[in-house]
Amino acid sequence: MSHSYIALGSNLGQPLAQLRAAVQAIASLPQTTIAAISPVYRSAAVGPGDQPDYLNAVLRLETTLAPLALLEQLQAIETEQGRERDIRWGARTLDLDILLYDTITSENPRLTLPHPRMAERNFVLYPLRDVAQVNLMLPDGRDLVTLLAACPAGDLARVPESLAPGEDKRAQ
Ligand code: ROI
Repeated sequence: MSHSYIALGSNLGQPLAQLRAAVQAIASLPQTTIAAISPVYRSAAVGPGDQPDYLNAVLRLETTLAPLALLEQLQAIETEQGRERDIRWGARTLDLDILLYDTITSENPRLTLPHPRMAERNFVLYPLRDVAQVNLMLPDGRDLVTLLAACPAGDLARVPESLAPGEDKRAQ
């Protein structure tokens, strides 16, 4: 059984509904269990151009899918939920990124592990801390507490709604 952390993001359509649908789809993946779901955070879009605010969250998974098999499953969910892959840094209905998979380092052109930009992104690090059981250590030796200390929360704001199925009656 391997442990993996997945970042979820959305800023088009109905972001909260899309993140919830993604959680349901991930919960239904073969050989995979969701072990923890972070709160949802709202933040202004990082990157070029003018785009709507994002909602972001992180999941902790237990899986026996290999990293590339997990990636394929996540990309299929993105596609099913209407993601168009062509615009780099563009607004998106659903973005699912593998942040970490055990302590694996990968330079595969399809999958870089750890996720190459996770260490600078507050919208990744803060929800990651919410679901990490320990002070996570990246394969390069940097740990989550140190990365967080160097990454201000900025405009990141926790929203009251939950992604956990059945936990938030207002959204049903
Ligand atoms: N900005 C925020 N706040 N959240 C994201 O998930 C996100 N994803 C992206 C870019 C465009 C880099 N900016 C983002 O891909």
